[in-house]
Amino acid sequence: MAEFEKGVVPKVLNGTGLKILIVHTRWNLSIVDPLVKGTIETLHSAGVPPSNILVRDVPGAFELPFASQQLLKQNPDINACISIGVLIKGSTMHFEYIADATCQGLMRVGLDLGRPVVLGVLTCLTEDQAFERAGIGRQGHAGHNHGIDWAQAAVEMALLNKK
Ligand code: RBF
Repeated sequence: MAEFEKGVVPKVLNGTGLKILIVHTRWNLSIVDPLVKGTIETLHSAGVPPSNILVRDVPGAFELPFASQQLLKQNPDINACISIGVLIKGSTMHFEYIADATCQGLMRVGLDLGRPVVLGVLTCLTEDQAFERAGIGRQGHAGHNHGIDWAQAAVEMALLNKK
């Protein structure tokens, strides 16, 4: 259990029969891709079949709330949405504005629609921080793929919503 001390303590979850939406950005795709892969593999491990996972992409993080909202509305049988993106701080204020709007927007979508939306958005100060959080860190520090936690959160919240 020690390795989970600072992170999510996973539960054994049965996602059989759940339908999950993944919306991911094309910005920072080399980091987003392994995060999506980690998410999908964990959904499979939890029993969610490949045919029940819908994957869609959008340009950047700012588009995630709107796309998540529309896709959830268009697909009423989806039990949870995982919105995935990577924001890396640049030299202007863009990072702060996009990060804030994206996080607030995703929370609003979940509460407005009454369906779980998982915040799969990394907000990193450096590229290296993002690599580590996607499990592809350099120089022997592969890190931890946060997609694993996002998938587990989505299954847990979807099951909670179904009760
Ligand atoms: N989108 C991301 O997903 N990650 C980023 O790190 C990111 N950085 C951006 C930096 C600047 C200066 C701009 C203009 C856009 C950035 N975007 C980023 C794209 C943004 O989320 C959105 O797709 C565009 O602003 C179009 O609405």
